[in-house]
Amino acid sequence: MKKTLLSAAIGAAVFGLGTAASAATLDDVKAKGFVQCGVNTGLAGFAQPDSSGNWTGFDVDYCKAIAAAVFGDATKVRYTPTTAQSRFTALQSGEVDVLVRNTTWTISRDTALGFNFRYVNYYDGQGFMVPKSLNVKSALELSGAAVCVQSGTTTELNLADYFRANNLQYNPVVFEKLEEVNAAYQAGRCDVYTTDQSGLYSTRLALSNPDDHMILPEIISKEPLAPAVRQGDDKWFDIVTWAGYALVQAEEFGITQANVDEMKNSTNPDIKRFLGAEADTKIGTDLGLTNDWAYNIVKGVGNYGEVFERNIGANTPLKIERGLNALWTKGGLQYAPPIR
Ligand SMILES: N[C@@H](CCC(=O)N[C@@H](CS)C(=O)NCC(=O)O)C(=O)O
Repeated sequence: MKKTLLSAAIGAAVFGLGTAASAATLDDVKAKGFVQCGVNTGLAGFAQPDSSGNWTGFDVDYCKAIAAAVFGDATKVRYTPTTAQSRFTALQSGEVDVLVRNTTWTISRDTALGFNFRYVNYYDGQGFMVPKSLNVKSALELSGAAVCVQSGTTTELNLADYFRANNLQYNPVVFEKLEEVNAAYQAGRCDVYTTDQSGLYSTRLALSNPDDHMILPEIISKEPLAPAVRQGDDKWFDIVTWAGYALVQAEEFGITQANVDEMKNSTNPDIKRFLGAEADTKIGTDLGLTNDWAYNIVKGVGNYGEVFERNIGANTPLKIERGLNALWTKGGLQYAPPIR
C-alpha cells in the first residue's frame, strides 16, 4: 500500500499535476492574460520593485519582451520574487511560466531539475568583493577568510572548489536570503562577499559606503545566466528563446525602440521579414504568435543594447561594460541564429 502511494507521488512529481504546469504554457498564458515571471527578490539593475510595486531591470525587460511577443503588450506581466532556493520549485510547480533570474545554465539544472535553457541573456562569472581596508589584491590572499555566500547557488559550489583547488582554508557564512548576506557583509561578519560579478555590482550599490569596497580581479567560474522553462513544452521554450534572440538581432540590425516603425519600410528584406512587414513571412505564426512578434518586442522594450544600457550600462549607477555581452560583431558573445 505504502509503495503504491509512493509511486503515485513520484508519478505526480515526474509528470506534473494541475493545469498550471501543463505542457501548453502558451495557452495558459493567453487564457490568464499575462506572463507570470519568476524574478529576484530585488537586485538593483536586474529586477527591483519600486514603492508602488512597479518592477524594472534587465531581467524584468526580458519578461516584458516575452509579454510583448505574446500579447503585443509589454505590460502584461506579473512578477514572482524568488530566492536562490525557491526559484526552482516555483518553476517546477508551475507557479511561474518562466524564470528570468540570473540563473546559471548548468547541466544538472538542465537535466536533473527538469529545465530547459538556450538563450543566454548575460554572460557572467563569479567574483569576490572585499573591503578596501582588508588590503588584499587577489583572491589567492584570502586563506582563512570568512566568506559570505547565498545558499542554493552555483556560487556556493564554486567557492568550495576554488578554495580546495588552491589549498586555501575558508569559513563559509551561508544565508538563504539576499538581505541577510548583505547585512552580514555590511556588519563585518565576513571578510569577503562572493557571487556573480553582476550581483557584486548590484550588491556594492546597496552598501552604505560602496566606495570602501573593491572587486578582486579573479573570475573563478563561467556563469551563463539564462532564462529557464520547464521541460516538455517545446513551443513555449521556442517563444522564450526567440524573444531573447529577437532583442539581439534587433541590435545587430540597428533597429531601436525609436526607429522601429520607420524600419518596417526598410529596403532590406531581412529587416522587413524580421518586423513582419514581408507579406509572405510566417516566422511569427510558426512560433504560435503573430508575424509582428519581433516588432512588438522592440516597440515594447527596445533592442538588447538598449535594454542593457537602460538598466545596467555606463550611464546607470551599475556602470557595467558590455564585455562578453557585446554583439559577436563587436567581439562579444551575443549572437542570434538567423531569424528567417
Ligand atoms: N548565478 C548563480 C547565482 C544566482 C543568485 O541567486 N545570486 C544571488 C546573489 S547576487 C541573488 O541573485 N540573490 C537575489 C535574491 O535572492 O533575491 C546561480 O544561478 O546559482
